[in-house]
Amino acid sequence: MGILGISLIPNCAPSLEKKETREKNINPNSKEGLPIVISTWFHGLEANKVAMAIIQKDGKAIDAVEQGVMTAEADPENTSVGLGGLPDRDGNVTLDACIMDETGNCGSVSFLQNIKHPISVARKVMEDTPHVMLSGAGALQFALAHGFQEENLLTEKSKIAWEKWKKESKYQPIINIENHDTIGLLAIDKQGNIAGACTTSGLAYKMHGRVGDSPIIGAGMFVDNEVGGACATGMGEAVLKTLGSFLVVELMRQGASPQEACEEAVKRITKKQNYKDFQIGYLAINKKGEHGAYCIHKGFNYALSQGEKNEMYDANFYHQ
Ligand code: SD4
Repeated sequence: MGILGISLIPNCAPSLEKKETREKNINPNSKEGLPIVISTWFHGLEANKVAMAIIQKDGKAIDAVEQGVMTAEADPENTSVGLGGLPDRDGNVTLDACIMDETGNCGSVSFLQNIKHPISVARKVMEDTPHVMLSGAGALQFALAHGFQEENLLTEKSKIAWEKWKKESKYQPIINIENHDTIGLLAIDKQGNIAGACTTSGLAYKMHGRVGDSPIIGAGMFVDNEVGGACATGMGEAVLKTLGSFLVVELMRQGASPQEACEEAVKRITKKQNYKDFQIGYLAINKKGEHGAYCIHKGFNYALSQGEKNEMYDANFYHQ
């Protein structure tokens, strides 16, 4: 079996042949180095900057990931996250987010409305409740009880876009390959601890009540302090069907590099689903500070911060 069809035998030592395959496939940008912060899409640059500044001051990865993605949630120009997110088909901005720390604790909110920073509500769920997920009206009730303020997240720009869409009301939940930008962010701090966060307003013009992959631990994001972490962006249904981020981390646990693991997770999707009309992108890091990135179609990019650098890179892609 080739390396990308990794067998599920724990601790199996990689053969020489496998090693050569790995070196060929390795992401040319991949290098080791801690601390590390990586995140999806162009808005990742700003998020990484905030996250890395916290880490450089000896802050914890969990604080870095939360505050990093909050920059995208607060940005009204970003039409896929928080304030300014494109609404569902009925005009409601509904939000999904999750967060996970180095101990395996995690929290999540889904189908949450009118709260600018769902990632912070998810963290509160993690820290102040015996649960992992709160959804809809219950998540809002919990947020308000914890001091979050309700506000309208539908900006004029998003409202105009929705009204234009409504004229045809073509309900085809197909992501425009170049136009989606959920933020998933992974970080390892100076103590070597990992954390991850993912936050989105999900697919534009989705059905009311639709929940994507982003708030599902193991789908939109997963970290394990023994191994590394992964996050996803793109058509959430495809990621949900394969529990992609968990898959990436488990492949790394068995010896795959972050790049190989991302490639295999994309191939699990392309093997079974008609991937022509949707995009999926994965990011992964391991505990050495190596990273991987892979997507179905050209166009997925990510921000990587290691040492002094914080730069954008294009991910390798499956569909040539
Ligand atoms: C979702 N995965 O709700 C999200 C959308 C996304 O960039 O990633 N957009 O399906």
